[in-house]
Amino acid sequence: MTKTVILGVIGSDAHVVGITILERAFEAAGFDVVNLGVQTSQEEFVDAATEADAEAVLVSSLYGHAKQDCQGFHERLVDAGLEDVTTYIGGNLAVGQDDFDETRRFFRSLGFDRVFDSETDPEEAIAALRADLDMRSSEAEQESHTVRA
Ligand code: B12
Repeated sequence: MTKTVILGVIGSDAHVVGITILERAFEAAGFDVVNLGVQTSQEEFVDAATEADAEAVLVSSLYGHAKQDCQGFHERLVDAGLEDVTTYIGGNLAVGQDDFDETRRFFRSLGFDRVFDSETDPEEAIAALRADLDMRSSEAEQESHTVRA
């Protein structure tokens, strides 16, 4: 069955090129993509994921304010009954030079399943999502829970 992915640039961020590339790459890989575009609010992500019964939400942020923009995002997903939706974030996630391992830890602590830097090849994210969604199906079959890296 086709998997649906919600894609958007969070907050006031207007960088559109990256998600356009991601949209095309995920579509070419066989996903249904709902591209919310730039300057997308948390609420718009949650509403779109609910409406489309999405398997995954992919958040993009380039302008350096992702930490603020993503505060409370996963609480909203849980409130909407979307705790099983796979969430990724990618882009330029911090202001200026940073230690990406620390950035990854921060966004993982917010609840994102995977965190990608701005050097990420879309194919890497596609492979990761395929693996995560396949993993979820087999987990459900076995009625077990596994913590993902
Ligand atoms: C073009 C550009 C602009 C254009 C955007 C035009 C448009 N509508 O898209 C304009 C001039 C408007 C602009 C404005 C600003 N910009 Co600008 N911009 C850039 C620039 C030069 C290129 C961005 C781009 O298109 N890259 C090409 C695409 C293909 O790459 P990408 O966006 O990185 O996306 C890829 C990956 O990041 C990854 N990815 C992205 N999201 C996700 C999500 C997931 C889930 C995954 C898996 C992967 C992933 O995959 C994408 C595809 O390969 C970058 C510098 C750079 N070289 O990256 C700065 C840059 C992003 N901008 C920056 C800044 C600061 C701003 C402004 C705040 C400047 C200002 N003071 O006004 C404003 C913000 C305006 C706003 N509200 O957003 C900074 C951000 C700094 C930071 N994070 O620390 C950068 C890095 C420049 C810099 N070195 O300082 N910008």
